[in-house]
Amino acid sequence: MKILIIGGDGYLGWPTAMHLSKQKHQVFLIDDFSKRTIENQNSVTPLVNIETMENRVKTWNSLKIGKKIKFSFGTLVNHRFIYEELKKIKPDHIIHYGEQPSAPYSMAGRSEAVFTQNNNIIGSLNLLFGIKKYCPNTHLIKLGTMGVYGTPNIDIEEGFIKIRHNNRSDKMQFPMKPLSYYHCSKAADSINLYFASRAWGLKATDLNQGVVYGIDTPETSLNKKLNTSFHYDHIFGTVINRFMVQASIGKPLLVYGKGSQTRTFLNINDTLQCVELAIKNPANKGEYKVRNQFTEVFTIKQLALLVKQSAKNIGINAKIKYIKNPRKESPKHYFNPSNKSFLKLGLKPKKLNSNFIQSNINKIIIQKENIDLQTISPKIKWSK
Ligand code: USQ
Repeated sequence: MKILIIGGDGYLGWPTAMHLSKQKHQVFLIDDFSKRTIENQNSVTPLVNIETMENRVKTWNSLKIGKKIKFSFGTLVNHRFIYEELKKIKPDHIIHYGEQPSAPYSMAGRSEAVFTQNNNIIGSLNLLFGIKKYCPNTHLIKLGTMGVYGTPNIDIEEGFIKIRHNNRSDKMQFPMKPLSYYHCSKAADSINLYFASRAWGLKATDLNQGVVYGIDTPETSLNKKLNTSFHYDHIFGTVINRFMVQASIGKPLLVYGKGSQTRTFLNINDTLQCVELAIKNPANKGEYKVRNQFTEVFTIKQLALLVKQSAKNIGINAKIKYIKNPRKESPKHYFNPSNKSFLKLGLKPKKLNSNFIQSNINKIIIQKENIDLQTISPKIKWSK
């Protein structure tokens, strides 16, 4: 199969590329390096030095493990660029990771919120028009987020809900209460995707993904030039990854608020498993399929306690520090999201446990010198 991955330079895009190439798919990558630009602008760097895209592709291709990966530089915001790529490649599947992924960045101010929404919403809209024009039979797999649902006081279904109102009923898109301007951009994408499937008959799968954690995959571990961009800073670092880094340098685990907010989580290797299942089980023509992509649910406090205990097992005395929540989120809430869709397709979740955390902390300790303490405390407030 020909698979185009948009956002091929990212934390998830690059491991997905190698994983699919290994399975003999013909993989094409696109990236505009906007995440590297934001990193530079904000003086944050991944834990380990990440090779240029060209070097990563060259290294992977030289190992001859899978089909050769090809890379093109360009942005979806320029519709001519993506039109040309689609005309040339005519992929069977597109996996679209190519969006500004940080909730805190999107809340830093007007220009960051506008950048996030313009890049994500307009980029995806250009992609939809490109698919309609050049490859209407391509299956689009778009990375969404569990954060579009927010934390409603009802069970969270997968994309849709049956509503009964004044004695009439309909199946509607699940109500959205996004958690940041970044999450709002994903909500707008979902509305546009659903519309494109109804109006033009496009095949679309929206993967509402939880918070991803983990430092490596079997392919990134093959060579240090194949590392993926693991972040621990206040902009791009996700909570479990941050806690593991904080523990590894003996700094307190920074829990926002009382840590009773509850979120969904999955191992980076399960992202790869889910994307593969989404390829094998595509949406039909005119179908907009939504799958909630997570394996476990935790409160932030539970995570901090698990990381603290795991660190203790390897002789590290980590402390937990509860700090004023820089975000606007419900401190305590009902939360019952469904993830039946992937389980039905055969997803075998890799559950979070102490062994995994200990081994990740040990890997982080080797890179300890690279950790920039200035980038750990949260600096962006939702209320500012
Ligand atoms: N949190 C802490 N301490 C920290 C960092 C975060 O207590 O040091 C808390 C936050 O208050 C929040 C939760 O942990 O309640 C999750 O925060 P996060 O930074 O790990 O994740 P988030 O900002 O929600 O975004 C991440 C990814 C995003 C993806 C999303 C999935 O950056 O791309 O879409 O996870 S979800 O959260 O399900 O919307």
